[in-house]
Amino acid sequence: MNIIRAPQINANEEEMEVVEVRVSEGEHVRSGEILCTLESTKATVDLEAPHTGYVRKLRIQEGDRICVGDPICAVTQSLDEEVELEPSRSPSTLNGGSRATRRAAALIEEYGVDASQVEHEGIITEYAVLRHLGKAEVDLRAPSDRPAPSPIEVGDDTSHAVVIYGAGGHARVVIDMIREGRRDLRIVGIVDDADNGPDEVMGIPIVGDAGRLSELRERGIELAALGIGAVTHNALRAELFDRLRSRGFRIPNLIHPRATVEPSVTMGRGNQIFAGATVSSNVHLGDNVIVNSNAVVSHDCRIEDHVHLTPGSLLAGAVEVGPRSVIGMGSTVYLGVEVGADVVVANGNHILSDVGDEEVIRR
Ligand code: JB3
Repeated sequence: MNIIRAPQINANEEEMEVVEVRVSEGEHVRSGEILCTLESTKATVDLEAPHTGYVRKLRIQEGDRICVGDPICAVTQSLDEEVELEPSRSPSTLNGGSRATRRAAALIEEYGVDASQVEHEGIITEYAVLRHLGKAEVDLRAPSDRPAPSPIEVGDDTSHAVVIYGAGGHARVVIDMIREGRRDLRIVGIVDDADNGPDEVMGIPIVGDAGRLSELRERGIELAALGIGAVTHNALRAELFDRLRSRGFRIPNLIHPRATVEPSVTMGRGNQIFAGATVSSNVHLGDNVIVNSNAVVSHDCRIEDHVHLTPGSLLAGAVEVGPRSVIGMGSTVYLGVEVGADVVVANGNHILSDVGDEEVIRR
């Protein structure tokens, strides 16, 4: 079974409109056949079937507004194959035509709020409803039984204040890297979307979920660091990076003082280069690349956006790695090899020839 999801059409938009649906439930489609046409404010995309099979659990109709990552349908090899799709993140359409996130719609119903009175831009968010109710300081992550979060001590000078998005293992590594190598930065708090997560990480308070990012921007916080490694779901890192950017955050490059980065290296934004890593001469890194501990990127490599070179991975000279690909721990990539987009190379592999998009290389 393959689940077909709404793609990221352009970087700063989570939402898109279904302008045409070309298939119907149970229809047999061939690989490359157009399933539907999706439109953001800047582009229109024909979404093709990646595989031949039967359209199942078709969830969209013309005029729908859907979000990046929402399931559109499944494509199965037979009509009787079981299919389960998780709920969409698409906004709910309220009476009167306003659109709200699911959590905002639930609050509107719970408190009997008149949605037309809620101050908002675009979709009505949970934070907008809580602000309307005078509860915006309440932790947005969970029901009110969660202890009130630490207030966000922003301080007067926010020029070097940074918020970390994520509260797991990768966040801990990022915190140490900032403390060790960017003493000019002051970590003001962590936002994390997990329910029932901890209240702090390494002494830094968790101040809420992504719903508080806008509040943080409004209070002058400009810098953010992505503390989510999501090594088994690297495309998520791309989505969350774009979410931070779309809220106006600048995402600085973080380079551990015990990493080696040659002066001729060029890079975009939000790259993280950890202790023991080596990025050699004339390498180019895109945005949001992780060069994890003791990874080696040899001369003239070109590493595209959102790639994760995990600990101890070794790239020979002039290797190219496409966006969102992951090179597993201890894996090596031979001189001049081209690795496509959305590739996963599992730990301990030796790549001697080019790898196509979306390939998964297991041992
Ligand atoms: O391999 C190494 C050296 N590090 C791994 C890193 C690259 O990736 C590490 O061992 C973990 O495998 C992973 O670190 P990460 O992403 O911090 O995973 P974990 O420790 O499980 O913490 C998950 C964090 O990601 C928590 O803060 C979750 O709330 C958040 N998270 C997980 N899924 C998510 C989602 N946050 C959002 N917004 N959306 C999600 O779907």
